Amino acid sequence: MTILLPDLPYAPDGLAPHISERTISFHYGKHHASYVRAVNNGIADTPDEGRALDDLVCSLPAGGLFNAAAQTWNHNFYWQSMSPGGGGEPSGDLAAALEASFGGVDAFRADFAAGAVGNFASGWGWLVFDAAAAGAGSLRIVQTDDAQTPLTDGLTPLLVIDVWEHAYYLDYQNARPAYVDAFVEHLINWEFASASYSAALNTRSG
Ligand code: MN3
Repeated sequence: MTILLPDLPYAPDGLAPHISERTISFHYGKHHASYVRAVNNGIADTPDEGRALDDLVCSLPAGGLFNAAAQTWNHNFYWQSMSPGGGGEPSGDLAAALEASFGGVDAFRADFAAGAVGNFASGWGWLVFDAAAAGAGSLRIVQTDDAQTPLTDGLTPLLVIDVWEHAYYLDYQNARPAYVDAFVEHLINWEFASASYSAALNTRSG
Protein backbone atom coordinates (compact mmCIF):
# COMPACT_ATOMS: atom_id res chain seq x y z
CA MET A 1 0.00 0.00 0.00
CA THR A 2 1.19 3.44 -0.89
CA ILE A 3 0.42 6.54 1.15
CA LEU A 4 -1.72 8.67 -1.16
CA LEU A 5 -2.05 12.41 -1.59
CA PRO A 6 -5.81 12.83 -1.00
CA ASP A 7 -7.80 14.89 -3.48
CA LEU A 8 -8.57 18.38 -2.25
CA PRO A 9 -12.16 18.41 -0.94
CA TYR A 10 -12.90 21.52 -3.10
CA ALA A 11 -11.66 23.22 -6.23
CA PRO A 12 -8.22 24.87 -5.98
CA ASP A 13 -9.91 28.29 -6.04
CA GLY A 14 -12.64 27.20 -3.63
CA LEU A 15 -11.24 29.02 -0.61
CA ALA A 16 -10.60 32.31 -2.42
CA PRO A 17 -10.39 35.13 -1.62
CA HIS A 18 -9.30 34.01 1.85
CA ILE A 19 -6.74 31.52 0.55
CA SER A 20 -5.84 31.97 -3.11
CA GLU A 21 -5.56 29.35 -5.81
CA ARG A 22 -1.88 30.32 -6.04
CA THR A 23 -1.30 29.48 -2.37
CA ILE A 24 -3.12 26.17 -2.81
CA SER A 25 -1.06 25.37 -5.88
CA PHE A 26 2.17 25.60 -3.89
CA HIS A 27 0.91 24.42 -0.50
CA TYR A 28 -1.02 21.38 -1.70
CA GLY A 29 0.70 20.78 -5.00
CA LYS A 30 4.29 21.23 -3.82
CA HIS A 31 4.66 21.17 -0.01
CA HIS A 32 2.04 18.54 0.82
CA ALA A 33 2.87 16.41 -2.21
CA SER A 34 6.55 16.41 -1.32
CA TYR A 35 5.82 15.13 2.21
CA VAL A 36 3.77 12.29 0.71
CA ARG A 37 6.65 11.38 -1.63
CA ALA A 38 9.10 11.47 1.27
CA VAL A 39 6.95 9.08 3.33
CA ASN A 40 6.68 6.63 0.47
CA ASN A 41 10.39 6.82 -0.23
CA GLY A 42 11.14 6.26 3.45
CA ILE A 43 8.93 3.21 3.95
CA ALA A 44 9.62 1.51 0.62
CA ASP A 45 11.01 -2.00 1.11
CA THR A 46 10.87 -1.71 4.91
CA PRO A 47 8.54 -3.36 7.47
CA ASP A 48 6.64 -0.04 7.59
CA GLU A 49 5.47 -0.41 3.99
CA GLY A 50 1.74 -1.14 3.94
CA ARG A 51 0.98 0.38 7.33
CA ALA A 52 -1.69 3.04 7.68
CA LEU A 53 -0.59 6.65 7.94
CA ASP A 54 -1.93 7.21 11.46
CA ASP A 55 -0.13 4.07 12.66
CA LEU A 56 3.10 5.38 11.18
CA VAL A 57 2.64 8.76 12.86
CA CYS A 58 2.01 7.18 16.27
CA SER A 59 4.90 4.73 16.14
CA LEU A 60 7.80 6.19 14.17
CA PRO A 61 10.73 7.54 16.19
CA ALA A 62 11.60 11.22 15.96
CA GLY A 63 13.39 12.03 12.75
CA GLY A 64 12.93 12.73 9.09
CA LEU A 65 10.50 9.93 8.34
CA PHE A 66 8.28 10.85 11.30
CA ASN A 67 8.34 14.46 10.12
CA ALA A 68 7.23 13.48 6.62
CA ALA A 69 4.48 11.16 7.89
CA ALA A 70 3.16 13.63 10.46
CA GLN A 71 3.25 16.52 8.00
CA THR A 72 1.30 14.37 5.54
CA TRP A 73 -1.32 13.59 8.19
CA ASN A 74 -1.49 17.20 9.42
CA HIS A 75 -2.00 18.56 5.91
CA ASN A 76 -4.64 15.93 5.11
CA PHE A 77 -6.49 17.17 8.20
CA TYR A 78 -5.93 20.86 7.44
CA TRP A 79 -7.62 20.73 4.03
CA GLN A 80 -10.63 19.05 5.61
CA SER A 81 -10.76 21.64 8.39
CA MET A 82 -11.79 24.28 5.85
CA SER A 83 -14.60 24.56 3.34
CA PRO A 84 -15.84 27.07 0.77
CA GLY A 85 -18.51 29.07 2.54
CA GLY A 86 -17.19 27.85 5.89
CA GLY A 87 -17.18 29.72 9.15
CA GLY A 88 -20.53 30.51 10.68
CA GLU A 89 -21.71 28.67 13.74
CA PRO A 90 -21.37 25.07 14.93
CA SER A 91 -24.43 23.21 16.15
CA GLY A 92 -25.48 20.27 18.26
CA ASP A 93 -23.14 18.40 20.60
CA LEU A 94 -20.06 20.30 19.44
CA ALA A 95 -21.65 23.69 20.10
CA ALA A 96 -22.60 22.53 23.60
CA ALA A 97 -19.07 21.24 24.24
CA LEU A 98 -17.53 24.51 23.04
CA GLU A 99 -19.82 26.34 25.43
CA ALA A 100 -18.78 24.07 28.31
CA SER A 101 -15.05 24.22 27.58
CA PHE A 102 -14.59 27.84 26.46
CA GLY A 103 -17.71 29.70 27.55
CA GLY A 104 -19.13 29.96 24.06
CA VAL A 105 -18.27 29.88 20.39
CA ASP A 106 -17.10 33.50 20.29
CA ALA A 107 -14.77 32.82 23.21
CA PHE A 108 -13.49 29.70 21.44
CA ARG A 109 -12.81 31.70 18.28
CA ALA A 110 -10.88 34.31 20.24
CA ASP A 111 -8.82 31.71 22.13
CA PHE A 112 -8.13 29.66 19.02
CA ALA A 113 -7.00 32.74 17.08
CA ALA A 114 -4.82 34.01 19.92
CA GLY A 115 -3.12 30.64 20.21
CA ALA A 116 -2.45 30.37 16.48
CA VAL A 117 -1.18 33.95 16.24
CA GLY A 118 1.01 33.47 19.30
CA ASN A 119 2.62 30.19 18.21
CA PHE A 120 6.24 31.26 17.76
CA ALA A 121 7.10 28.17 15.74
CA SER A 122 6.43 27.02 12.25
CA GLY A 123 3.63 24.85 13.47
CA TRP A 124 -0.03 24.15 13.92
CA GLY A 125 -2.98 25.36 16.01
CA TRP A 126 -5.47 22.67 17.00
CA LEU A 127 -8.87 22.14 18.56
CA VAL A 128 -8.71 18.71 20.15
CA PHE A 129 -10.98 16.40 22.11
CA ASP A 130 -9.42 14.75 25.15
CA ALA A 131 -11.40 11.57 25.75
CA ALA A 132 -9.69 11.11 29.12
CA ALA A 133 -10.98 14.45 30.44
CA ALA A 134 -14.48 15.06 31.67
CA GLY A 135 -16.94 17.83 30.90
CA ALA A 136 -15.48 21.30 30.61
CA GLY A 137 -11.94 19.99 30.11
CA SER A 138 -12.74 17.75 27.19
CA LEU A 139 -12.09 20.29 24.40
CA ARG A 140 -8.74 22.04 24.36
CA ILE A 141 -6.71 24.36 22.16
CA VAL A 142 -3.22 23.01 21.56
CA GLN A 143 -0.22 24.41 19.67
CA THR A 144 2.39 22.15 18.11
CA ASP A 145 5.75 22.96 16.56
CA ASP A 146 7.16 21.78 13.25
CA ALA A 147 5.56 18.43 12.38
CA GLN A 148 4.31 17.62 15.89
CA THR A 149 0.73 16.43 16.15
CA PRO A 150 -1.69 15.79 19.04
CA LEU A 151 -2.28 12.28 17.67
CA THR A 152 0.88 11.13 19.43
CA ASP A 153 -0.52 12.35 22.77
CA GLY A 154 -3.70 10.31 22.41
CA LEU A 155 -5.80 13.39 21.65
CA THR A 156 -8.43 13.52 18.93
CA PRO A 157 -8.01 16.48 16.53
CA LEU A 158 -11.20 18.26 15.52
CA LEU A 159 -9.75 21.25 13.59
CA VAL A 160 -6.32 22.49 12.61
CA ILE A 161 -4.81 25.66 11.17
CA ASP A 162 -1.39 25.52 9.52
CA VAL A 163 0.71 28.48 10.71
CA TRP A 164 3.85 27.68 8.78
CA GLU A 165 4.57 30.80 6.70
CA HIS A 166 4.01 28.87 3.46
CA ALA A 167 0.33 28.63 4.43
CA TYR A 168 -0.22 32.39 4.23
CA TYR A 169 2.79 34.31 2.96
CA LEU A 170 1.70 34.64 -0.67
CA ASP A 171 -1.69 36.03 0.39
CA TYR A 172 -0.96 37.87 3.63
CA GLN A 173 2.86 38.23 3.76
CA ASN A 174 3.82 38.68 7.41
CA ALA A 175 0.25 39.39 8.59
CA ARG A 176 -0.43 36.07 10.27
CA PRO A 177 -3.31 37.56 12.33
CA ALA A 178 -5.22 38.44 9.14
CA TYR A 179 -4.85 34.87 7.86
CA VAL A 180 -5.94 33.44 11.22
CA ASP A 181 -8.95 35.76 11.34
CA ALA A 182 -9.98 34.69 7.83
CA PHE A 183 -9.71 31.04 8.85
CA VAL A 184 -11.78 31.53 11.98
CA GLU A 185 -14.45 33.75 10.41
CA HIS A 186 -14.79 32.35 6.89
CA LEU A 187 -13.18 28.96 6.47
CA ILE A 188 -13.78 26.65 9.46
CA ASN A 189 -15.58 23.49 8.37
CA TRP A 190 -17.84 22.99 11.37
CA GLU A 191 -19.56 19.98 9.80
CA PHE A 192 -16.21 18.21 9.62
CA ALA A 193 -15.36 19.11 13.22
CA SER A 194 -18.78 17.93 14.41
CA ALA A 195 -18.42 14.62 12.56
CA SER A 196 -14.98 14.06 14.10
CA TYR A 197 -16.34 14.90 17.56
CA SER A 198 -19.34 12.58 17.19
CA ALA A 199 -17.10 9.75 16.01
CA ALA A 200 -14.80 10.24 19.00
CA LEU A 201 -17.75 10.28 21.44
CA ASN A 202 -19.07 7.07 19.94
CA THR A 203 -15.65 5.44 20.24
CA ARG A 204 -15.43 6.44 23.90
CA SER A 205 -18.90 5.23 24.81
CA GLY A 206 -18.50 2.08 22.74
MN1 MN3 B 1 1.80 23.48 5.40
